[in-house]
Amino acid sequence: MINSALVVVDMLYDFIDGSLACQNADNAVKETLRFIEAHTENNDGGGVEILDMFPVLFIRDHHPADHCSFASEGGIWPSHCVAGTHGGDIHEQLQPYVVEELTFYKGCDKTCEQYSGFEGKNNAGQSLAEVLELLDIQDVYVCGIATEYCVRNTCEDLLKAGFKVNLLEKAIAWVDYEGHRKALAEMNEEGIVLK
Ligand code: VGL
Ligand code: ZN
Repeated sequence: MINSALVVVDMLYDFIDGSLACQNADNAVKETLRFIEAHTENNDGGGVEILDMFPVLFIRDHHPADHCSFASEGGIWPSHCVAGTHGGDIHEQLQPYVVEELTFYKGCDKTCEQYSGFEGKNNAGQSLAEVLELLDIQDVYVCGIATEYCVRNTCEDLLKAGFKVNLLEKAIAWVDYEGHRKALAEMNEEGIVLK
């Protein structure tokens, strides 16, 4: 698959089995691995350049301990994905595919909520959109957690930026089932392709 990439949103322990554990998270991790393994067979070939590979980009919710979205600070969420804690780590089965330059951190500033992966930056200060453009990506596959929040916001920003967006329906997890169904139907209406 040339010119396509996968964006994995917030597959972090607090959203899988931690303080904000989401429904279908274990399945979503399994399905994500299946998809990655089917598309990255060439990634470890000797001398293969990054542009010949199927890039896998990771988004990480990455909060300070006093983030404004936390209930202790008047927000709506339990404390989660605090920088430097296990809850903020990417699931270990996905670790072999993590490339630091393709990892984007969001929610790092305690004063703002950032649901979209578009608001994140890698450790070189680049945004997801910038890196996708540098890699000449047109088609983006998206999976992750949670459907109604970070997955949806990331998909919608990708669509607005002109990418073709394919959402891997089996590889997502949700806070609330009805909210998940409604978000999927609305995203589909907007032009996000459910795969
Ligand atoms: C998310 C709630 C709070 C998400 C992040 O990744 O969907 N949800 N922070
Ligand atoms: Zn968060």
